[in-house]
Amino acid sequence: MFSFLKKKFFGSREEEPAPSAAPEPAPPPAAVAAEASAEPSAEPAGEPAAMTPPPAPAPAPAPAPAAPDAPAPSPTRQGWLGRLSAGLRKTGSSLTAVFTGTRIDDALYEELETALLMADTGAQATTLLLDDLRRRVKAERATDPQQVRALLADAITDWLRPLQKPLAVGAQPDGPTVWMVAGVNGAGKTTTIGKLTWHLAHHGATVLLAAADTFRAAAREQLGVWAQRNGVDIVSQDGGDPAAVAFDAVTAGRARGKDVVIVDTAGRLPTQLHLMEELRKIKRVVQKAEATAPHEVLLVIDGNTGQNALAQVKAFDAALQLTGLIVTKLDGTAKGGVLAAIAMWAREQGRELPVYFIGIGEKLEDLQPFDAREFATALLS
Ligand SMILES: Nc1nc2c(ncn2[C@@H]2O[C@H](COP(=O)(O)OP(=O)(O)OP(=O)(O)O)[C@@H](O)[C@H]2O)c(=O)[nH]1
Ligand SMILES: [Mg+2]
Repeated sequence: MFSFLKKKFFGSREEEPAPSAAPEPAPPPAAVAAEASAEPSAEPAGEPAAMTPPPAPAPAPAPAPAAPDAPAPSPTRQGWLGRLSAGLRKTGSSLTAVFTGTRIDDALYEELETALLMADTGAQATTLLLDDLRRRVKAERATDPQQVRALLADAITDWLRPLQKPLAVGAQPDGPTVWMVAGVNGAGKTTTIGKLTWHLAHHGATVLLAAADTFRAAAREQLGVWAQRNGVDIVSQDGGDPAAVAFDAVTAGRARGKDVVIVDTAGRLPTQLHLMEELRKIKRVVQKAEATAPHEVLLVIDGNTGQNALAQVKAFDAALQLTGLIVTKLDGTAKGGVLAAIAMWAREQGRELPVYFIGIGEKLEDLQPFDAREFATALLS
C-alpha cells in the first residue's frame, strides 16, 4: 500500500487483519498504536493490498500481448475489485457491448469511440487510444471482437501504467514525511486522510494530523474523530490561519519524531482565487517549517466529476504543483475513463502524476492502491 523507505518499516506486514467491529477506546494521542484497531463505527476496516512496483516511464503505447502482469490479488483485494467493477459497470457495460458482434469493422471502432467518449476519456485520449488499439489488432492479426477487447485492456493498461506508483514514507532522514491534501468541496479529502492514517498506523508509522481546514468547526471535529479512532496526534485551532496550523503541525511533527504529517485543507473551487492563494500560502509556510516539505501535494478528486476532474487537476496543479492524485467515489456514477485523460495530460506535460489510491466507498478497505491492469480489467468487465 505504501513504500516504506525507512528501515524500521521493512518488517511491516502487507496483510493485516480487519479491526474488530466494536470501537475501542483510543490510546493517548502521543502513543501511536502500530496495531491500532479502533474502528470507525460506520466504517469497518479491511486489509491493504501489497505494494505495487514503481511504473515504467510512459513510452508511446506499443502493441503488447495480453498477459496478466501482477500476482493474483488477495481475497480482500478480489472483493474490492469486484466492487470496483460494479462501480464502473455503467462504463463497462457500454464498452463491453461493443464487442458482442462477430466482426471487427469500422462500425466496431465507431461504437468504441462513442463508448470511450461517454466514459469521460476525452476526445484526444480516445483518438490516441483507438490508434493504439488498431495497431495492436493489426500486429496480433486479431479476428474476433473478444480479442479486440483483450487488446483494448492491454492498451488501457499501458496508458494508465505511468499513474501507478506507491506512496513513499520515510525518505527524509531527519524529519517527518509531509503530505498536503487539497481538493474541491466534498471530494473526500478528510475521509481519505482518515483511511490513510489508519493504514499507516497499522504499518507502525506514527502520524500527526493538521486540521488546516479552519473554516468550519465541523471540519476540525471530523478530522479529530479520525485522529482519535487511530490514536494519533492532531494539531488544530479554532478559526485562525490555516497556514499557521500547518506550520505548527510540521514543527510539532518534527519535534515529536513523527513519521508522517498529513495536512487537511478546506475544500475550494479553483475559481475562488483568494482561496487558491491561501493554499499556496499553506504550502509556502510548510516549506518554511521544513525546507524539503511538503513531500507530496495530493489532489483528491471525486471520480463522479467526469471531464471536470481534468480541469481540477490543471487548476490545482497550476497553483500547487501537484505530486499525486487520489480518486474517490468510483463506486458512484463514475465512469473511469477520465483516468486515461489525466494520464495523457501528464504525459503531454512530460511529467509524472501518479494516482496513488482510488476509493470505492466510505469504509477503510474501500481505499486501495491504484493498479493499471486491475483498473483496465474492471473497466472492461
Ligand atoms: N461513496 C463514496 N463516498 C465517499 C468516498 N470517499 C469519501 N466519501 C464520502 O464523501 C463525503 C465527503 O467526504 P469528506 O471526506 O468530508 O470530503 P472533504 O473533501 O473533506 O470535504 P470538505 O472538507 O467539505 O471539502 C463523506 O460523506 C464521505 O464519507 C468514496 O470513495 N465513495
Ligand atoms: Mg474535509
